Amino acid sequence: MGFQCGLVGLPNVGKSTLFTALSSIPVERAKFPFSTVEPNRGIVPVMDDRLFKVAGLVSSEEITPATLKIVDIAGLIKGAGRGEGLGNRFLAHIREMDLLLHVVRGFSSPDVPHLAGEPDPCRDIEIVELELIFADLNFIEKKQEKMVRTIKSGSADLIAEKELLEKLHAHLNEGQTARSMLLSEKEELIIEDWQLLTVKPVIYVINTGEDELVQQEPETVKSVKLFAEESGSPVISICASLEAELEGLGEKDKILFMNEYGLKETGLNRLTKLGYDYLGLITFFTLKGREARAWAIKNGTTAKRGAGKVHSDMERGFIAAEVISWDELIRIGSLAAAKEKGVLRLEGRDYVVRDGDVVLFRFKV
Ligand SMILES: Nc1nc2c(ncn2[C@@H]2O[C@H](COP(=O)(O)OP(=O)(O)OP(=O)(O)O)[C@@H](O)[C@H]2O)c(=O)[nH]1
Ligand SMILES: [Mg+2]
Repeated sequence: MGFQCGLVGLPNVGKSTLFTALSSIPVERAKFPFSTVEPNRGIVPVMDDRLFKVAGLVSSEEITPATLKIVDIAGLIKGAGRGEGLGNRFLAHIREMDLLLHVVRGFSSPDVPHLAGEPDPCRDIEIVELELIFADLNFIEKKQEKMVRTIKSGSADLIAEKELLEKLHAHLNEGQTARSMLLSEKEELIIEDWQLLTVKPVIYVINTGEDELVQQEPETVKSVKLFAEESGSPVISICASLEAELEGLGEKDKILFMNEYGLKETGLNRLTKLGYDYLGLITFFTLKGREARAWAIKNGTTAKRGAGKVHSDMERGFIAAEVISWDELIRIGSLAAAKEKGVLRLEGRDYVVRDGDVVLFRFKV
């Protein structure tokens, strides 16, 4: 399955509207807060022209892009981190995510109430993050309590865990997120298992109003960029209500609509590029029978691990990978010609897959 991105934020900031804009799936959007209770889930393809070019070359009958899973989660209020309201349930949904898209209200519309008073992007972000921090503190404290009982027979690993819990607790207690804490490699490995909420990577998505589209960079976006600089989290602005109107339109009408509003690219495409860059994801392609397919992996992934992305059998029985970069394949014209000319390289298990590689895995089961 693809990457899971969760839409989080205060109520009524346009999370469901953005969900529709990104997934083209119409869902309940309303002027009243807490209109979403159960999460909306959508799977969206990652558009990549290279895949279509490679597929064209081998006359693929089936073209399968990489996908992202987008989940629209219930709005969050003060107290949620301590389990109030929908707190516990929605926190569990956030815990499953690989990336958080923190939606911030940038549009001002007097008939859509904002629970926190006047929209104030940085303060609004802090309200949400504080709740996530509380939830993590809660988790850490419970873990510490349990540990008191086991630590007497403590191994070196347990002691390292205990120290990390203490360090994290002090850091979060200052209102900082776990993602902003400097960790050693070993600590990063320990923390991975805990699935803390504030350790997850975040992209701030400013839901800008239609009236701000004409401005180069609205003030709200500037202020959030400044705010996010320290943590290194990227910021993007999308006019969700406008892009949600694209839902249900045919390709031609979509282009006309986008031209009319001066949108050069869809929010989904911009967000995907930013997300790939931020998370260090790259794409490789496979050609199997008549199917051309794109896969997303972390930069630095070896051929053997990459094979596992396609099928666990392929990783287990990995023998070698035949590799050619997509543009070279296009230049040469066919896989057969590439083989003949000796430019289809044979790589071993430790080969680090590169962005744009076309990979044919050899394996035995
Ligand atoms: N003017 C304007 N209104 C918007 C925009 N985005 C969303 N809205 C409106 O704001 C209201 C709330 O939008 P939703 O998408 O339901 O917000 P939500 O964050 O999912 O809300 P909850 O699920 O209740 O937490 C709806 O009436 C939307 O039409 C926008 O960019 N401009
Ligand atoms: Mg909603």
